[in-house]
Amino acid sequence: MPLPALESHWMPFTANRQFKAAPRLTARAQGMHYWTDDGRKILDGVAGLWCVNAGHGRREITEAVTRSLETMDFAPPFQMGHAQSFELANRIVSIAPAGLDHVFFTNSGSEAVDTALKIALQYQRLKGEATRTRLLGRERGYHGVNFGGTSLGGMIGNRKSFSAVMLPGVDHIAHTHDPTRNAFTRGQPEHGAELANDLERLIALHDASNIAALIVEPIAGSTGVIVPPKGYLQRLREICTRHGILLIFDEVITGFGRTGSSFAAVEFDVTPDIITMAKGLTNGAVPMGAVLVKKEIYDAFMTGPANAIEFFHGYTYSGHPTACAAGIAAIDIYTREGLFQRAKDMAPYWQDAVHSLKGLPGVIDVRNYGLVAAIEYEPLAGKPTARGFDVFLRAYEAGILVRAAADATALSPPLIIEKSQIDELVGTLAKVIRGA
Ligand code: PXG
Repeated sequence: MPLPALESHWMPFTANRQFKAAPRLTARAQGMHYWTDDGRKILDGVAGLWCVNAGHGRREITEAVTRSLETMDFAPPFQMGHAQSFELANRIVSIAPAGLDHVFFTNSGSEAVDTALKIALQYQRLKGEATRTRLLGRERGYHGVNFGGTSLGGMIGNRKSFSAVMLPGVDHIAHTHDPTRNAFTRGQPEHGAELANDLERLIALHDASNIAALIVEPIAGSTGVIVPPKGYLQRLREICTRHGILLIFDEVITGFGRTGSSFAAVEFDVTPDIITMAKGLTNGAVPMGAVLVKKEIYDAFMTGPANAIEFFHGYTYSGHPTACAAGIAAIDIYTREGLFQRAKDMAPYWQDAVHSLKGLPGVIDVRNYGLVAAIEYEPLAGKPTARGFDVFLRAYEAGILVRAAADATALSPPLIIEKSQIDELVGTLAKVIRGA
């Protein structure tokens, strides 16, 4: 297709003028690769955008989606149902941590987060704890871009223009990124479990009777892969339980195998009350998100007259048949091919590969877990984020797709990556870093 005019599309999270002056267009994808509009082959080091966990162009997903579209293009989701959404909910529960067994469908991670926050607030009310209206997040968190998620997130760029309308009653615990003690840690850092005690500080400030929920990413993704210190998530769980605060894990990035288990909750053996997910749920093929809750939460809603709507919330496209078909097919692939275990088996090789970048010019930290990693650079004087973006641009020219997270490069390849492709990805990145 000839290149269309680029002006009309206002692109998301993009430097529009820079992009339109020098566009980067993908045209095709298969397996571990993209092809650009001018025919260059690019090794995908970020699973599209943390979502194509089973690799690109999976025929089973294409066929399931096609079949679904041909059979029933749309189904009304309110006061009506279709078999595929129930089937997908069952599949999600089958790979979920024990005790989390009811699924509410959304169309994105952002919607999953805002849905989860609403569930938490109404749950506390239903339990007779209506004063629990405060919501807690964590600095450097990312929970999507809707008003709830923006408020609970802790990234300055996403918040500063909207400061006046951030949700009231929100507070943030400290982040766990501590390069002075943990730089170049392989896997979970040794230091920082005590940072979970910052939750106690906010409880002492606001009183637990006013706090509904805490939302955190088990591994923070967008802010450059912040792996939880050993014991940290366990301590958050323990404090939340002791104070009646719901713990929400935002697993939009960590779900579906990224850590080497189905969910980070399983991997770290810490069970939250609610999990949000999206991305890998459909292998990125069709937009979809979901909120997974424990039985006690669902049961708390299932009171009152049986003919009354229990939760005044939902989207026209909640449980859209096309998305459900993609989700079922994706989970089938993950389980049939053992891709979560594959990620775990490949993780030591991945870890050695990314840590080989230690010592290259400007590299001040390498972090990893499962099949995710970040390489952080000393920022250029007076130009924060410029170096990370420059690496991204030159990496793309050199044939690999990576993701810039401020002055870090984030890597999260499809879980089907081969050792030779890890070598290619990391080897090319090393050349790019050396040439900086
Ligand atoms: N929560 C988390 C933890 C995410 O990573 C969302 C919620 C929102 O999902 P949607 O589907 O509404 O985008 C995300 C999304 C990056 C990057 O650069 C990551 C995301 C989005 C955009 C950029 O790492 N993750």
